[in-house]
Amino acid sequence: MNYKLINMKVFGDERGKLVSLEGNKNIPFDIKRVYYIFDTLPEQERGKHAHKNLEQVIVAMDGACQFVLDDGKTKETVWLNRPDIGLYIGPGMWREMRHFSYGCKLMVLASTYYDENEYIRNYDEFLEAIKK
Ligand code: T46
Repeated sequence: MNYKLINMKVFGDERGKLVSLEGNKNIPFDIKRVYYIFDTLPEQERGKHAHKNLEQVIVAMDGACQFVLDDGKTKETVWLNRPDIGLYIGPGMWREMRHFSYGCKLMVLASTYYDENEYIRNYDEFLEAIKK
């Protein structure tokens, strides 16, 4: 399974908390793109694709959602519900996102610019691709 949870160092004092994300330090790649997902609904699912080469770290800045991660052989579920934990997902992993809480906000750090050709959005094609 090409994913892992990253515990971010939290700088906290009586004023609140701060987490710093740095490329090639606590984020294991050069950060080329940041996007965020919000106004999600509990009954809506997202994702349902894999990436050929893209690496990403996903942080639930607020609220919670569940990721289903699938390497073509095994499926595992991960809840993201803390702003100090990042979910790293490497290439060759099918992901689905579901059970979004109201107000869930996901921030995603990505290793490449957006490129739709980099997506595998058909599950049978994903299974073929990971055989190679
Ligand atoms: C992923 C999960 C966690 C862009 O134009 N630029 C971008 O950088 C992105 C990420 C998306 N888009 C467009 C492509 C679609 O027309 O935004 C629309 C929604 O994207 P998508 O349906 O791929 O969104 P999700 O939430 O299913 O998946 C996204 C990322 O695309 C994907 O890489 O791993 O979040």
